Amino acid sequence: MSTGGMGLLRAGRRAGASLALGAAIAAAALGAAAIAPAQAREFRAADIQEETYPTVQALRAMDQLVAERTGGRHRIRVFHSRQLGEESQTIEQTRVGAIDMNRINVGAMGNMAPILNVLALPFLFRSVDHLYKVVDGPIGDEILGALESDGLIGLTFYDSGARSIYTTTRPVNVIDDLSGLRLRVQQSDLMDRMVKALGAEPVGLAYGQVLTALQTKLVDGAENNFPSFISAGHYKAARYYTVTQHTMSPEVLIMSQRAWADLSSEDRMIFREAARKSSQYMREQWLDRERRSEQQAIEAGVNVISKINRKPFEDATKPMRDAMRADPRYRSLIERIEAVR
Ligand code: GTR
Repeated sequence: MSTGGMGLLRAGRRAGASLALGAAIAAAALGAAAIAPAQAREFRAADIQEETYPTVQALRAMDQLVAERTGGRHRIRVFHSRQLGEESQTIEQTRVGAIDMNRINVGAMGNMAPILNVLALPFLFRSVDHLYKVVDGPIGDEILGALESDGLIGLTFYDSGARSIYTTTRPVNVIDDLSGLRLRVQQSDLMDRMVKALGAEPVGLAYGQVLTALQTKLVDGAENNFPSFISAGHYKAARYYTVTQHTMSPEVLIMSQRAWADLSSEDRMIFREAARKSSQYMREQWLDRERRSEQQAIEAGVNVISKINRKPFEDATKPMRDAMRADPRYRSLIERIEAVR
């Protein structure tokens, strides 16, 4: 990110406001025609996570970059904390153009954009580094581009670390401990299949319902990364967190085709570049947030079980990877992902 961009990010909203004002003054000075005010727009972006969450901060960073590059002509207004609804609703609204931009987890989008299921496959990535190399490189661009056939514009990926299983009733030390447990999953056929493959019973619920479901014993557990486990308060009910790291499904930032159509080709470049930079900015915050959230869990007395044998979990989900690899639509993609070193 350019020094200017970072400076602007640090200055936060204040800078954004003065930019907008600056643009208005410039418009008055140059005359309306020169600035083409009809093209100016505020884009509504949804993110179900709460305000301080790194993805929300990344969207704010993107807004600052877009404002900087367009002289305040375009702005992104971020609606966090499910203000625009749960993920399944906002995905649909983005597809029809009622929401302009959306930060979604690929696991939650797989039913609508099946190519994203590839990235959500359990135990596909060997490490975070492997994931970074894939999403930051040509394969990442290819997947973002493929979303167009699902009626969406893919802008960038954001970090989400690894997801692990946590439970209220009893600890999970070995795969057999999952037998008979009801685990909340994102509303996704792939995640349903994954939990079944692990020997538990999947319960698809919206993110906003998970804490209550854990507290009322509607479910015995759920699965997510440490930052979500803490920020959504799940740790208050689930006192055992087993570091299964069964999937590294990243976050994706999408735009509606309707909003995209409102942008000139130059502005599209600006949006793409700002999205990419916001993702780099987010990554620094993410790693810190992940460490702090794990620490918070331990300090809150959660029993973090990190010394487990992941092999049986990996073996149990192998048929899922094999089935997707056998699908001619995804075979080459999966093989190329696996070949990335
Ligand atoms: C989080 C992700 C959210 C949502 C959530 C969930 O890690 O950031 O977008 O998908 O998981 O489990 O519903």
